[in-house]
Amino acid sequence: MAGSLTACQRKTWSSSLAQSSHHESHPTPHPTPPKSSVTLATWNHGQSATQAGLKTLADGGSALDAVEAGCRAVELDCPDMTVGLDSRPDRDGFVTLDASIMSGDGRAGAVAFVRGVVHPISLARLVMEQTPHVLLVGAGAEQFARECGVEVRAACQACDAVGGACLSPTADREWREWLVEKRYAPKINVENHDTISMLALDDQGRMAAGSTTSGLAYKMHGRVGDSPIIGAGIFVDAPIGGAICTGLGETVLRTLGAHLAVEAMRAGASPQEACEHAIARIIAKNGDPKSYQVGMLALNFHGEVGAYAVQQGFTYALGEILQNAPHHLR
Ligand code: SD4
Repeated sequence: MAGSLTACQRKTWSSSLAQSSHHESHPTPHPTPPKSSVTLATWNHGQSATQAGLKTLADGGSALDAVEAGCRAVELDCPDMTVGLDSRPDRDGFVTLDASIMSGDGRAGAVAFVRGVVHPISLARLVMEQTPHVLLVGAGAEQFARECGVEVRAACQACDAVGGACLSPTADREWREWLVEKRYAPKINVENHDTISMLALDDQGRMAAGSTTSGLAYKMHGRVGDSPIIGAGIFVDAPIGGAICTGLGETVLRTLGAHLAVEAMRAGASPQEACEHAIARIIAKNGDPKSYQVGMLALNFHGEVGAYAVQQGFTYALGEILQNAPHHLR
């Protein structure tokens, strides 16, 4: 069965999973030296995200800066129309965006159901850094954006009554074609891929996670997915590791997929085992796995990566800064 572990894998870490629910346990130290400056992101556009993230790290930025930069790059340029303001709208013709960011020290910020915000990931970071809250939604989040000087497109705010007023020409055409039949059947991997979820580890051993998305095309107005929910779409906890998800958010919300994977790593699972464990649980709780896609990535503080998906077709990008080898001559 997809995601099932070998007997050996189960023995090595699932017994410590039981223990860790009683007292916090950390995995035993890893024999290989930790890698630094790693960026990891979902789907093909993960390539531009990881590149932007690596450049930020090379310029001296933190893991949080790298995640923000990577997500911003895709918010501005996502030809698959699933991230940022040029995305496909909900069924009423409104583009509503979700984003979240989290740092390994436990700080987190998120926004959901926002309209007109050019960079929801940066707004999520402001929620984390400048408010006592974790999640702001809708009009309140947009008001906070304006107060912070974050760019909010007036046209999106003005099209309250008539959805579609500020869609990109392609999104507008496709939405009007969709309106003819109004069939709501999300085709994950086809019309919905390229939500960016991203992890970064910097050379000071800090890790951050982020996600930004327009959610599912033609979703119900007001629907929020897993991406802005801490523990569902993203989770990171030092000194264990981080996990991020993409795909049909409802399935991940039901299982808090990213948290599940990080807790598996806390119990000693490798990032790969953690992804397989979480995907197995998602499948166990969500019926026929042929009907949806979920992709999961995980990273630990040694720079080790895991990736697993319900179905074929989940791509991801991994960026690493060139390392200096230890040397013999002084
Ligand atoms: C959501 N998880 O809103 C997002 C969509 C996604 O690849 O990740 N698509 O459900």
